[in-house]
Amino acid sequence: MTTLTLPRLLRASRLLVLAAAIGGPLLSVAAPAAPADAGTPRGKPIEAILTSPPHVPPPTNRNYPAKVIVNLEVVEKTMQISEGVNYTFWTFGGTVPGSFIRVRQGDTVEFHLKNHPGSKMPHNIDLHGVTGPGGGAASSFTAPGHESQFTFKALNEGIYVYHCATAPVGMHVANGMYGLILVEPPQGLPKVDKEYYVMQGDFYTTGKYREKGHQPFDMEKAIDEKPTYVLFNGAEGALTGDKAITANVGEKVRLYIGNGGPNLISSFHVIGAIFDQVRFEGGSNVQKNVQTTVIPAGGAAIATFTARVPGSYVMVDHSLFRAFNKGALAILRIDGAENKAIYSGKEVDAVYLGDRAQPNLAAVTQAAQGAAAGKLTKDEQIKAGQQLFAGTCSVCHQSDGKGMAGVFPPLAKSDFLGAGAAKAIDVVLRGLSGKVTVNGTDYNSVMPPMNQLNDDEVANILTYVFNSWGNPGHVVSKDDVKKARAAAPAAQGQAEHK
Ligand code: HEC
Ligand SMILES: [Cu+2]
Repeated sequence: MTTLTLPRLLRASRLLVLAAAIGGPLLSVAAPAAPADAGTPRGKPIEAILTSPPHVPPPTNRNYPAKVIVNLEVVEKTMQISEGVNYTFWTFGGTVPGSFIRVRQGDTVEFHLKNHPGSKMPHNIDLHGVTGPGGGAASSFTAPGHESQFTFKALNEGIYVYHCATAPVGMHVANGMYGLILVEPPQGLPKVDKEYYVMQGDFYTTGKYREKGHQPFDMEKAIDEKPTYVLFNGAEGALTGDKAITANVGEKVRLYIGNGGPNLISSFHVIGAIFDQVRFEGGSNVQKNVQTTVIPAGGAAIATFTARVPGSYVMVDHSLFRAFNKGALAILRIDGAENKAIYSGKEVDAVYLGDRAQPNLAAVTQAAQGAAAGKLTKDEQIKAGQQLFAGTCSVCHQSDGKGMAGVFPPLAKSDFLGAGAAKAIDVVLRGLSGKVTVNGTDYNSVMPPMNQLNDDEVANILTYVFNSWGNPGHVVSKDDVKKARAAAPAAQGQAEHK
């Protein structure tokens, strides 16, 4: 919990305002049943096992309160936020979200916060599971190369967010400074087969979504609450492909789901699964049979469900543009025998996921690097284009380019494409509507503009299209696309399409 009474907090007025916003209202809520002060710690001090996401430390398996020592190091480091896109994250423990901490109600926690000597900024920590001013923030302000120590008693059980609260707080959080601490009830949590740690966050880069290279933090977008990325576990693809989380048919799965924010509320949903139970808001009440659970910024939930039918289950923020256009998508893969009585089968992955179903977009990065170095081969363009086509265009034009009779015109051997690259670029950037005749067949439908793609991506997709399925074989360059994008739409032959 956060409060305002601390002199050190008072000194930083910006921090004060944010602290009020985060913690203020909580203070006026009537206290639930008195929390357990389980008395003095017993036994030898225990060093807490910390884990990186999506892993969760094992249960404490203790029936007495102990002194638990937590050593957490802040590390500022550059990591991939999306394929070919780097971002300088500020982390608790080297990962986003930060290390998972697990203690037992009644434990006395001796917290050591270290700030790596390579850091540029001071940091601190506010744990929502702490009862005391600033949730530890005021006692843990730590300059680079220093260490702070404070001790708290874990009075209330539950799943709690922790985060950095150094001004500007929003920026520290936006850079990835948050994680979860689980305070187990004295009797422990019911046994399950798998436990995972998933945490959402919104990110703000100066470049557009998937714009390659190193992307700095964009304060203005953050203030406007217009994220470039909304992500699970700090990177697009952190939990997809071979990094998907897994379970077997018949297993009970428990998810600890946090939301670091700093701005957005998550509508957390697993496509094709129903949560048997959710401890919503991380509190002690249990809601049953939940489809989508709201996770506030700075909040968390514990959700359990049973894996019943094998396949890929897509975890999303059901504010769907975040899922499909900002990265808020993860996969839970369930292995095991089919259960036709519950579900007939047939995977719908590709349709739902597009290029996000791919294990990775490495060819896209390679092409971007080649382009940056000025030595991009046609082959690299085609490879990158093929991967991007799989998510962007194949939904309608199909992966074999043959389209769908009466609805989506073919790209394979399309005489429209025979008219040259300029028209094709225009269609991708500005869309197409009204009557169009392809290979003697009329289509009168709408293709939305694909202008979320950057110049590089359009060039690679079209190079792939032109060099596949018997098409004429042009190479489309990034510059061609750039020029077309800059040109006035009317000059691009709109009239012809109408
Ligand atoms: C949401 C469905 C949809 C998506 C996604 C889509 N298209 Fe289209 N596309 C259409 C439709 C519909 C038309 C025909 C529009 C009309 O009738 O005026 C079309 C027409 C075209 C044409 C001109 C006609 C032809 O067949 O040669 C080209 C070229 C084209 N699309 C390329 C692409 C490329 C490249 C992508 C991916 C970047 C893409 N489209 C993504 C629906 C889509
Ligand atoms: Cu910080």
